[in-house]
Amino acid sequence: MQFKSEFLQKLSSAKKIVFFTGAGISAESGISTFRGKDGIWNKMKPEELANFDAFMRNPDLVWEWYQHRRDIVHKAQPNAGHIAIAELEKYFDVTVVTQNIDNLHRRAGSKKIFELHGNIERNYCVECHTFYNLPDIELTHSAPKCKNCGGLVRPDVVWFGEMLPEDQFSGGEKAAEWSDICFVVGTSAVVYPAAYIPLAAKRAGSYIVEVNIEPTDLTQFADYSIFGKAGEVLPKILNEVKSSKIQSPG
Ligand code: BV8
Repeated sequence: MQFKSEFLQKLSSAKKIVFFTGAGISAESGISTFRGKDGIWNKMKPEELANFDAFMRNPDLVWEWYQHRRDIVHKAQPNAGHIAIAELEKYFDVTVVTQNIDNLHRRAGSKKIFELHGNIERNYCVECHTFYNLPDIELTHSAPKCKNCGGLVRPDVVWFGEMLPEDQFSGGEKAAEWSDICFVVGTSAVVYPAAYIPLAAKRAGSYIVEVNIEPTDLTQFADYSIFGKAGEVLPKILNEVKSSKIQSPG
């Protein structure tokens, strides 16, 4: 795979790099995406499951769906794409801004991560907000009750119609705006306000590199679109950095 020289020049002078990632980076770990041909939403309707009202109407059904996805996530391993991003921390100041809730960037070794849509390993009581991180909560088939107040325990993920955690969104947005290169990896860029982040990076002068298997809503804004699987493209970028000894000047 030959990268265009403008990109290689940007890479050789870059200090701060952001990876804005979506479900596509975890596809090669066996976790299905949301809107692809085998997408989760094709089987389930988000309005039925990934929203607060659905949970309060039928907590056991929604809890069971997350247990199913937790099961898949626990069996999954970080793939070569996650691992390449973690290894690039040796050469650049890298920040990961992810829409994913699967914890795979952390398991791959990335240190600086903003989780815009929460994390499937965490849960909290809807009444008193006591947190129940796995595994200190038995993985039941029905929504557990809080040990302190008896309230319903829910996954710590951002559902449709819910605000994103302010610290995560603003931290991710700032990192993107200060980045020299903002990689946009494995996202259809249709979910807002998360999808604003690469646009904020672009507006602030960052070089936008999209890595996807097909064009997306973001392609028109990208300075460079690399079409290919994240698990194949990102290791090639890492090798490029290693072989040309691109060291972060800072
Ligand atoms: C909010 C956590 C308001 C839960 C998720 C109409 C227009 C615009 C916006 C809206 C609208 N109506 C409603 C909205 C707002 C809504 C929204 O954006 N809806 C969209 C769908 C239209 N947003 C919200 O509701 C947000 N909150 O707006 O609150 C508010 C304001 C004030 C006060 C109170 C409230 C909350 C959104 C968060 C929802 N939660 N997930 C869970 O996971 O169960 S969203 C879900 O989508 C995931 O987080 C996912 O990450 C995210 C984005 O999807 P992608 O990651 O991009 O995944 P997708 O499958 O779409 O794409 C995969 C890509 O990978 C594809 O491009 C594919 O080609 C590529 N790919 C596949 N394989 C590979 C690959 N690429 C590389 N390599 C491969 N191997």
